[in-house]
Amino acid sequence: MRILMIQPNYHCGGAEIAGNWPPSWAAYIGGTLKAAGYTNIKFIDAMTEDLPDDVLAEIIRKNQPDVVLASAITPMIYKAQDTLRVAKESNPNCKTVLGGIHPTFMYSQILSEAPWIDYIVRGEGEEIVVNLMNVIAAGTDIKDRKDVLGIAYLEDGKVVATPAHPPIKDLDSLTPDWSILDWDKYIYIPLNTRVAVPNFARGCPFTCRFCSQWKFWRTYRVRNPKKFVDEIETLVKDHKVGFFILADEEPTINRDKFVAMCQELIDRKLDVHWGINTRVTDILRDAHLLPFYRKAGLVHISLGTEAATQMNLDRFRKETTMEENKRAIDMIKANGMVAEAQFIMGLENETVETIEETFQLARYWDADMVNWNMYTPWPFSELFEELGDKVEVRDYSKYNFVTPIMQPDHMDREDVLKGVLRSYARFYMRKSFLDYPFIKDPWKRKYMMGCLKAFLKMTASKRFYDIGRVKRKGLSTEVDLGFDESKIVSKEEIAKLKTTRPDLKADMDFGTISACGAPKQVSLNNVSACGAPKDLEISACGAPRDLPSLDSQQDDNTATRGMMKI
Ligand code: B12
Ligand code: SF4
Repeated sequence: MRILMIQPNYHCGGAEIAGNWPPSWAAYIGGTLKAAGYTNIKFIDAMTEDLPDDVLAEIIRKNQPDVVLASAITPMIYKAQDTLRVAKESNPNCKTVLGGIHPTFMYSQILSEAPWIDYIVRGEGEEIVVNLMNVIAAGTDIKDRKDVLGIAYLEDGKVVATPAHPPIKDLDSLTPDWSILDWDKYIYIPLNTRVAVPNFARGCPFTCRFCSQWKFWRTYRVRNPKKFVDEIETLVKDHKVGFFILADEEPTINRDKFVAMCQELIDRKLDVHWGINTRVTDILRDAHLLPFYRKAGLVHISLGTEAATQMNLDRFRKETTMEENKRAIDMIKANGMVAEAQFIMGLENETVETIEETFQLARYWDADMVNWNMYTPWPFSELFEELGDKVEVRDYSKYNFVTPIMQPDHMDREDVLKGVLRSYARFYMRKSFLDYPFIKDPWKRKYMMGCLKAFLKMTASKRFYDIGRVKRKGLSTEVDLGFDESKIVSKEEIAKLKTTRPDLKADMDFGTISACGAPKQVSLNNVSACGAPKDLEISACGAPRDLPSLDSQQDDNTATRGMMKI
């Protein structure tokens, strides 16, 4: 069987600023398929190569794949739909498959908008895609698909979703094939070296209300540190990777395993630097270990500091305090690493004053880098539900952290964008002239100057934060946010859509409760005394269900919200 995987060609200025990043799903999904015997696999990174649809169509016509796979995060969804339409038109006999976070929750809307998509894979893809491929290869998919867990498809014009596939139990069973990627293309500009995005852990035991990552992976799992570092060794030695960031939501919560992973990196003397995203609370808990992390090559830590007021932190259910944020930044910097702070901007209570307050706070915290991300209401997050009819913009292509989606009560979206861009300009202007060139540690200085170079390059080409949409007209500045007007809905329309188009709604209960209200993946003897299914990830009290039982804790201290055995 000929299998073609495609990363859709979507761009928006933001995280791409630091270079071209490899789409890891292709290595994880492609590697699993190869291990299952599907060896005729090709991957096209239409995003990195900026491939237009007609070129893609030509490639598909020439290669005549039997199956075309694509991935989608929320802002990429329309481009992913287009990509699979191009595939179907170019080779009507091929089966088209879409996976990733957005389709996992929004399969109903997607299938009604893009009926040329044959299958949607919901959730973690490795095990599901093999099961699906087996029935496609056998030519029995139409008959057998109802038995493949974790997929959705159209049958007689109706959306069918099979019960969710359980999360992968043993992440060490993963067999990513990194050779599927063309490594020359993936360069991290700050260090001018190849970059990779491997997965050490999946999931997050916290439940922030604006986030959906914890819902997507469902349980927190972490890999065997030795086996993970084997993979890093392959990336460094075979593919000449010099920098990696962990794809993980929270790699540090299981301190024992994170420490073991660092020790393994030190012992093997791999000349590689790396970065992580993690929680402020873990940094504070592990402050004494920061020099050791630095020794293991960890140089860049991005923190979900999120808000400039405690009120918003609490609203997000972030379970951190303002004071903790500042302390974590100080500690990271004191240990020679780069501290990056992330803020969420543009909620309905944003004002000119709060934008300024956030800027002043960023200056006071004095993180090495700051990102002001626009609040993006993933339609499968809790905060989206709370905001309800206040989310009028349903043009998902703009759900990209750089476009104000919410209309604040006391200012225009355009002014939020201008205010945030002003914060960027002021913050980095100061850093460029008064901070980065004077950093004493030569390695960190070089790194920060490299980041600045990447930032300036993207700004000059007007790609950073998509600033091409901000235009000077005489003394004033005009902004065109470029929303698709047909995807802006009034409060009245939102109310009406709830009854007329229930398919637009996310499957908020993915992996837990089925459409009829019965738990999706429980048998009757798997129901707890209170009637709730035992395998829901989150218990009524908000604690993750996947905390290890006492007996399983002996050799595996999986996430316990900071209460680690050490
Ligand atoms: C690395 C990364 C990037 C890289 C992109 C690398 C690339 N070329 O894809 C960079 C830095 C460029 C980037 C940019 C952006 N990113 Co980003 N990124 C990540 C990050 C940290 C890791 C992604 C990853 O590799 N995961 C590991 C792989 C294995 O997981 P996965 O992709 O989900 O794939 C699994 C399943 O989803 C499924 N699957 C996925 N695709 C497919 C396809 C098929 C056919 C099948 C069967 C299965 C399947 O199976 C896979 C294995 O289980 C995540 C956060 C996170 N922790 O996941 C954010 C994340 C994906 N990014 C996000 C966003 C919003 C963006 C930006 C819009 C931000 C910005 N303005 O810069 C841009 C968009 C760029 C673009 N053009 O699309 C959001 C998406 C949220 C959402 N609901 O859509 C995330 C989740 C961060 C967050 N906090 O919410 N990002
Ligand atoms: S800690 Fe991070 S990954 Fe976890 S739920 Fe909160 S925002 Fe999401």
